[in-house]
Amino acid sequence: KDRLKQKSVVIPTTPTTPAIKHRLWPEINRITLEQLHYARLGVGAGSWQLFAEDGDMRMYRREEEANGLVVDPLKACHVVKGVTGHEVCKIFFSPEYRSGWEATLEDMTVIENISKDTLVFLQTHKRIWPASQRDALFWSHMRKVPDAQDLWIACNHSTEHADYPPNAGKCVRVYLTVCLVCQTLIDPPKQNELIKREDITCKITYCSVVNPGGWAPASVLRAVYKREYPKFLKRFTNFCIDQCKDKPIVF
Ligand code: 18C
Repeated sequence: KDRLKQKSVVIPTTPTTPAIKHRLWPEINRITLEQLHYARLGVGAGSWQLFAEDGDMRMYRREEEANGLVVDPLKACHVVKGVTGHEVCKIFFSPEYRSGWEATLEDMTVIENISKDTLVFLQTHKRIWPASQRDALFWSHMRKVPDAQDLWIACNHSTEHADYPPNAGKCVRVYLTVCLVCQTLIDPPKQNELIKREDITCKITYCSVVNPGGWAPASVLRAVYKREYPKFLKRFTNFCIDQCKDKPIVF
C-alpha cells in the first residue's frame, strides 16, 4: 500500500517537446523517424542514378510516376565546412531565414505555431509558365537525434488545414515529404571550448519527394528538378556558411 503512495518514477521519453500534445504528433513522430531511417540508408541500396555533381555535392534520383505524374524521389549528399548540423537544420527549419535561400518561394506564412521546433507552413511558389502556380501546406519539425553523435533532422510533410483547402484559388497544391539530416564531424578531435569553425565539417543528406498535384509535362518537370535541386542545395549551404561565420558555434 505504501509503495503505491510513492510518487511514480517518470522515465523521460524523448523528445520532450510540447508538440507531443498536438493532434498531428503521432504522424510527425512517425514520419520524422521513417525519414531519418530512409536518409541513413544512403544510395547503396535501390537504383539511384547520379544526375548532378559539384565539388562534394552528389544528387541522385529515381524515375517514378504516380497516376501519370512525375514523382521522382531525390537523394542528395553534401559536405560543408565551418557549420554544425544543428545550425544547418535550424536555418532550414526557421521561417526567418527562408526567403534568404528558398529561390522558388513567392510567399510564406506560418499558419500554426505548434511549438518552437514544430510549425505548419503555407507557401506559394513561383509559377513556371504555362503551368499553374503551386502552393504547399506542410508541417515542419526539427530535432536532435538521441543516442547518436551530433545528429540532427528537419522534416517537412504535407498536411491539411480546414482554413486552407487545396486547389481553392489560383494555385494547384503540391504534396511533399522532405528531410534534411545533418551530422557534425570534428577534426582534429578537441575539447568543446577549443573548437574553431575550421575544425568542423557538416555531412548533409537531403531527401525529397514532391507530387506536383496536377498534370505537368514529364520532360518539363524533370528539367525543372535537374536545374532547381542543385541550385537549392548550393544556395542553401552557402547561405548557412554566410549566416554562421563570425558567430559563436552552436553545437
Ligand atoms: O526543401 C526545400 N524547401 C523547403 C522549404 O521551402 C520545403 C519546400 C519544398 C517545395 C516543394 C516545391 C514546390 C513547388 C515549386 C514550384 C517550382 C518553382 C520553380 C521556380 C523556378 C523559377 O521542403 C527545397 C526545395 C527545392 C525545390 C526544388 C524544385 C522542386 C520542383 C518541384 C516541382 C513541383 C511542381 C512544379 C510544377 C511546374 C510544372 C512545370
